[in-house]
Amino acid sequence: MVSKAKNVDCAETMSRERLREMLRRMLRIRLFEERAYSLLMKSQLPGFLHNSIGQEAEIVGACMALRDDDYLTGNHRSHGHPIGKGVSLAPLMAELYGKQTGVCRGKGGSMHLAAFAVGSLGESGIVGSLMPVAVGAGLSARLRGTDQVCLCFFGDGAANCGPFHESLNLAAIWKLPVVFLCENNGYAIHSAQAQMMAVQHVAQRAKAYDIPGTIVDGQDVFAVHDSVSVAVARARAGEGPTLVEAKTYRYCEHSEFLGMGDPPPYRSAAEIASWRARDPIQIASVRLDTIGAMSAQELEAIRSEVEVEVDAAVTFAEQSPVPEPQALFEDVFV
Ligand SMILES: Cc1ncc(C[n+]2csc(CCOP(=O)(O)OP(=O)(O)O)c2C)c(N)n1
Ligand SMILES: [Mg+2]
Repeated sequence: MVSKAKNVDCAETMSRERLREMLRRMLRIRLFEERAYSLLMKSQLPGFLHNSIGQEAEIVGACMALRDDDYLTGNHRSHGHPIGKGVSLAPLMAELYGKQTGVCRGKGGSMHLAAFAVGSLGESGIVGSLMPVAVGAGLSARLRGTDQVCLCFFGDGAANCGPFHESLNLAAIWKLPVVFLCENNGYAIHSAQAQMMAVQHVAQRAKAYDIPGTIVDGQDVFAVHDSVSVAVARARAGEGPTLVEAKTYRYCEHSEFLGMGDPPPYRSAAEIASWRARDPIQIASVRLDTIGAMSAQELEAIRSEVEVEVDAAVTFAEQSPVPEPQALFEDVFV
């Protein structure tokens, strides 16, 4: 059944320390990606980037519903996912630079990075391709007799690919501990979701697999946390997967080299402005200020600390060595 997430409210029940950690991780994603973008534009970073600025709440709210030993899988827009799970910025930035000290020793880069230290099993440029990996992680937990859960991030575009259906089907019939989190940012490159699907909501597709489908405001970190927590508890208890759809928005273009004018032809300035008016960091900080959990000054202090972290990450990455040629032959299957 498709249902709106219940209005249980972790903002009222969570420790102040944890609530501030949510803000900190959202700011880490934003400032990390803003810096990466600026470095790319100055040709100091190789390759290109798919940034998730605007989507920080659904990422952090979902990741922080996990235990440290749980897993996640990403897609092509996945710097934020390991940050949401708690990875340090320095090895992540070094990975974007292709340096030996990166989370994949410089061989993954922006679009193929994994961060095993925090249970991030990987990302890929092939849309939908990590969804079966998430199912495999769930099966592995089952076979090893652990109660670990795998959180599977994917986009609205991926929900139209074969692996989506195969993954939900297998996870459902085997009741595997997987939470499928659709980051519905409304577009697959320039194609609007409404033009690409007969259903209005991705979560409606849960019905086909007889699993719960939930829709949540992806700009509200607390709502996402609450919704995903219910799904994680269900998965951990052996009751099987859930499809959670977070309605969100990317401020940036699909990838940072796909600038198409301002506004681009496929979305209006009014639409972009309406989503920017519901900025996830702003929504969370106003809420915490209102309930007395964090003042505007405390938020600014956290922002300054994160800026220092990002500076240090860039220095670390720039000063790190590139991989030795021999490393090409390591960590590969032949
Ligand atoms: C199998 C496959 N088909 C098409 C593409 C081209 N492609 C790259 S990203 C993308 C859109 C993905 O949209 P979505 O899943 O909504 O994720 P978002 O970029 O919005 O985060 C497409 C079609 C690809 N990389 N792989
Ligand atoms: Mg999308």
